[in-house]
Amino acid sequence: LTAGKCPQIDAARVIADLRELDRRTGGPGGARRLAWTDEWREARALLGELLSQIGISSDRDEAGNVWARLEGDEEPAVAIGSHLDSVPSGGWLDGALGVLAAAGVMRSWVSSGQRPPRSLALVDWADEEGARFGHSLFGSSAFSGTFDAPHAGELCDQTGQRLADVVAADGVDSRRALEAGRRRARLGCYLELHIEQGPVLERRGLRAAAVSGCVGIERHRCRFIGQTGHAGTTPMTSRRDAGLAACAAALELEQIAVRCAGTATTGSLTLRPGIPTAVPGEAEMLVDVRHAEAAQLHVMLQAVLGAARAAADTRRCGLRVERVWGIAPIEFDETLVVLAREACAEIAGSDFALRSGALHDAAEVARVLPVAMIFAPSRGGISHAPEEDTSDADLTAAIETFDRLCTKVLISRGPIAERVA
Ligand code: HGY
Ligand code: MN
Ligand code: MN
Repeated sequence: LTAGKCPQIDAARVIADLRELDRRTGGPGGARRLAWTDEWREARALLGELLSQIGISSDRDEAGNVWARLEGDEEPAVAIGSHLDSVPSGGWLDGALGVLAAAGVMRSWVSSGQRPPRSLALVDWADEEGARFGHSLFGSSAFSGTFDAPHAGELCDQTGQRLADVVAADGVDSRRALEAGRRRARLGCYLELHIEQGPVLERRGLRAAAVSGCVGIERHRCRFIGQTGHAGTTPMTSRRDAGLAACAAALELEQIAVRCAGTATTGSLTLRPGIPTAVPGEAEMLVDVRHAEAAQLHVMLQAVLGAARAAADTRRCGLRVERVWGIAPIEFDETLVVLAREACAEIAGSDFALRSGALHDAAEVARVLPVAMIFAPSRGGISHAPEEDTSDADLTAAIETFDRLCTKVLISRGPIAERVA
């Protein structure tokens, strides 16, 4: 079988499905598909509708990941997908593109009446974003076996609700989430389409690119403890202002990231009591540190923790640090990345691979299966914001490139890739 004889994806249909998803779960304020909420369930209901139109049923594993299979001539299956959940006020494409493109790949095979040379498995990973509990890649880490249930279950959101309790309302027992790993046995590799969420492709004028791997991340909660006092009577020279300690630390993190050629983000800063008439006696900051190299990530983290300690000491505050979550950097499968680059060259007219600074389920899956990804450009490099967008022409090119990658893997002979889990 050659690629030319295989069915081709209807990219316009995939874009129409994305718009329908946006109509149901997005709007001017951005995507509202925060994991474990009604809007997320509604997004998943739409996926269920699309799959049943194709004539494919779906089920959920112990971590709440949704799976759908299309039987082919050979096993193991080629897994394709991404995540339907979004950050609050997120973009319409982050994650959704990969899931609905995966449905498009399945639709093309079913409507052609041809049986795929290998089985296909669609997956919609649960809670990729980790926006609420700070734990990214919930479902894919359970699948890959790195999920730490006792630690993760106790993570709390801003309102003090425990992760274990929240996921239980969706029928997920976090203590049993690792059982999702049983699905690995029938899978040979994993392919994911995603928007870049950064400026590289647009600056280079590329409509699609291959992804060579993902950065590593350390995510920590730093609590500065000072003394709450009256804003009008506590002398400036005798304050123990936890808020200013946190702010000083945040500014220092920026310098560390620049020095180390990584990224450091203070994405959340909460002052308590949080009123204009009191010196903050407590400040909580959530820090996300990223680097492509494990050794450098470690160096950065030590510098960040040192800066937090110094800022606390300067303002006579206490400091408590808690590691929320982390992931080591990872390279994707060489053989599959070559196929991804070929697909880019054939469909999008360019051959380029880049390392992702954004995190993806693929980064977890790559620990147990050969993985490759395709990126579509992001307008202005903006993502995790309602302004996130990609032109229809670029979406079409990237969707067709992903489809070509899937075809290449489906028609490849022998083991799917060099590295076998
Ligand atoms: O955090 C991330 O990089 C991602 O978009 N989930
Ligand atoms: Mn994403
Ligand atoms: Mn995201």
